Amino acid sequence: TLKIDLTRFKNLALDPQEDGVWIVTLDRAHKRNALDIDTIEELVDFFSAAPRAGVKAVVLAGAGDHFCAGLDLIEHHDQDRSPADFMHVCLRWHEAFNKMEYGGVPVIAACQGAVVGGGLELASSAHIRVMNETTYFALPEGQRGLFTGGGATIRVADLVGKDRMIDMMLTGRVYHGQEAIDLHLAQYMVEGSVMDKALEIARRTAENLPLTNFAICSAISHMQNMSALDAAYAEAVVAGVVNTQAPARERLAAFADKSAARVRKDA
Ligand code: 1HE
Repeated sequence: TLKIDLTRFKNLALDPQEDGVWIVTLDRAHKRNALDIDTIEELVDFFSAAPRAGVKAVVLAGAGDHFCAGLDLIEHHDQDRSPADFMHVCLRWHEAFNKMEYGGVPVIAACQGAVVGGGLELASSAHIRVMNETTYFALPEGQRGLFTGGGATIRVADLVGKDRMIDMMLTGRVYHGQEAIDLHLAQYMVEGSVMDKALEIARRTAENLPLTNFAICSAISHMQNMSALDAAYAEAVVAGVVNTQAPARERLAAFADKSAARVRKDA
């Protein structure tokens, strides 16, 4: 297993819990957690290492009142990047977000306040999103003279549909409350702390077998990119490996001897 060197991270605050859940906080509240290139590199580093470092689940949060304000517009303005420069910036965003989505470690985003632009691209790379009454989702790129570059054309279009994504970008439309849940922008709505709920979910997922979570948090996403025929084949191969792992046999034995919990309506 890899060891993650906590001292290397400046823009992310890493807080490993005893149960293998790591709280990863975008720690630039004074910039509303806008994503500068250093933060993206830290996300690449962390999510590259996490699957091999015994991280069982991640709660991804933002410091302060907002989850993330998207691309660091001031840095982008100051750097006056060339087209090729910015293409490479976007490729690093993709590296970070693909590591999240396809890495095999459950990522639960605790989304409060603004989840906008690249912040929504980040959140949509998580496997589960929790929101509350403060949370709002938008793609303000249209008004800023910009375009999404962190995977929204794939992930946000996938969540809300391309028609709604186009509307969000053309008009700056903001979604919040139940409507955001209905559009799959989040799976959980809570009153009060998104962190408490995200932690509860992360702890629950961390009780699953790591190889099972790996399959859930990588195979399903990969399969969306395949033909149905190839996805079914890949599913069989993944299930062949996962469903015969030794610790799964213990869980099956517990079911057989009736010591394992049953599925219940109110569970
Ligand atoms: C920032 C950023 C940022 C805030 N880059 N510095 N994203 C946007 O267009 C969202 C832009 N941000 C906002 O609309 C608002 O800041 C928020 C709704 C997120 C928060 O509002 P508020 O009133 O709490 O904060 P504020 O007063 O607007 O900002 C506080 C500080 O954060 C201020 O800096 P200060 O030095 O004047 O105190 C802001 O400049 C700074 N700040 N947001 C840099 N985004 C790969 S392509 C992705 C494309 C995109 O993501 S486009 C970006 C879309």
